[in-house]
Amino acid sequence: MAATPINATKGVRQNDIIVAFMGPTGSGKSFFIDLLTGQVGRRAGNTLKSVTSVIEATRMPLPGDPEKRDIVLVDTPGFDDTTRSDMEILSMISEWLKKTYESSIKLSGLIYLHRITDNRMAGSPYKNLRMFGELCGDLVMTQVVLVTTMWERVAADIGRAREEELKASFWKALINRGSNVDSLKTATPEEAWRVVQEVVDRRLKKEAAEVVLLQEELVDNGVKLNETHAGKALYTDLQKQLAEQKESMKSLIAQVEKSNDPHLTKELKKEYDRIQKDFDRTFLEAETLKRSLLDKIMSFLFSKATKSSRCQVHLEAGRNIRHPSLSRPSGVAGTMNCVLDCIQCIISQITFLFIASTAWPKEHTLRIFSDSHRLGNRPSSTHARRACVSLALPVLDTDEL
Ligand SMILES: Nc1nc2c(ncn2[C@@H]2O[C@H](COP(=O)(O)OP(=O)(O)O)[C@@H](O)[C@H]2O)c(=O)[nH]1
Ligand SMILES: [Mg+2]
Repeated sequence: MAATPINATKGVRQNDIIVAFMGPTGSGKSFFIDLLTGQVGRRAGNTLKSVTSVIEATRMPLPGDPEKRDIVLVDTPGFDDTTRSDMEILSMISEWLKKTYESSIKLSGLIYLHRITDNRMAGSPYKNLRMFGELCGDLVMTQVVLVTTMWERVAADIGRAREEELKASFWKALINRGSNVDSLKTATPEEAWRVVQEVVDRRLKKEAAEVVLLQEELVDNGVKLNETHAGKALYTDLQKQLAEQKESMKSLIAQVEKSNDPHLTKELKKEYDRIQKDFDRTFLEAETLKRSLLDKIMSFLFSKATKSSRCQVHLEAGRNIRHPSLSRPSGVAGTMNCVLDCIQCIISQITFLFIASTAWPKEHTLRIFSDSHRLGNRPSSTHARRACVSLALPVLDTDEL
């Protein structure tokens, strides 16, 4: 079975069986593909660092297929890549989904991997699952298999209990919309092929493959990435990160003010600078996804409804509320929501202007606001906005910075 690397966009054909692997970095996506292609050690890494930072596709004959079709295994980077930002990952995945769909190519299946060794659903696994639900939507869920990996590294009963917990909580919304659950109990090619065969069989039983929500939004409805559910979800996530980074900076400032130890002060300042850098990066990422008031109004007035609805995954275990498609709210409640959204947006823009005009003195009161040294005493407007975010504006609860 010869496996050949191909271009994930131009190298795929309409009659290929395309299976995409998604999930957090280190969940075993590349390792799984290595098992399938019989090339153990080719792609997978041994550290927590990301090895796959672009979308990689491998073509090989689909074993036992009477029609002699090829299977294309697509390895995607997770939303916590050590070398690329979440925004870059989302752009990359969306670009790939868009281009393939424009060539009338649909995914046959999606395999979402999760380490059974993770004892809680926090940070990266949660973010990846949430983004997966937002970008896939419900229609394609019938082609999804949620697979737990690394069973050799956990006691079987603990693993089973965790799997049950996942099914009853975080995975519930996805399972309710038709995704299957499986596990890679032993890391062998046979086990890996069994899982893939299940995906292929499910697809072949159906007449046609379903569309991914992000494809529908980008191609059929022609909206920009920041108007898609995945784009909005990432934007909210970035705002949360900004709020957390802001809190960390505040607490470091408080510690520096209390500290009499020059060594400790130096270390705290170093840590502050590191968080400030992260904050700046997150801020720029959020800026690229930010929607203007005009965009919001235009999308409210003219956006078309999508066939798929998002699959929303909540952090609170067991609380998987079904949400209708939010691309075009319907009914009185939907309209009210949108009107409130616009009012909130106008208020936050006014608040922003007000704070922007008053933020300068506040900024100068900060003893260690590293950027002010770099940019001098007359900060740029971007800097002022950044200062607003880091000092004054409640980032978490508003949709606008
Ligand atoms: N024992 C075991 N190790 C695994 C399994 N899946 C992945 N690994 C290991 O986990 C590490 C990260 O896997 P990798 O495929 O690079 O993760 P990716 O970031 O999702 O592509 C590698 O060292 C793999 O050998 C599994 O099912 N069982
Ligand atoms: Mg990888």
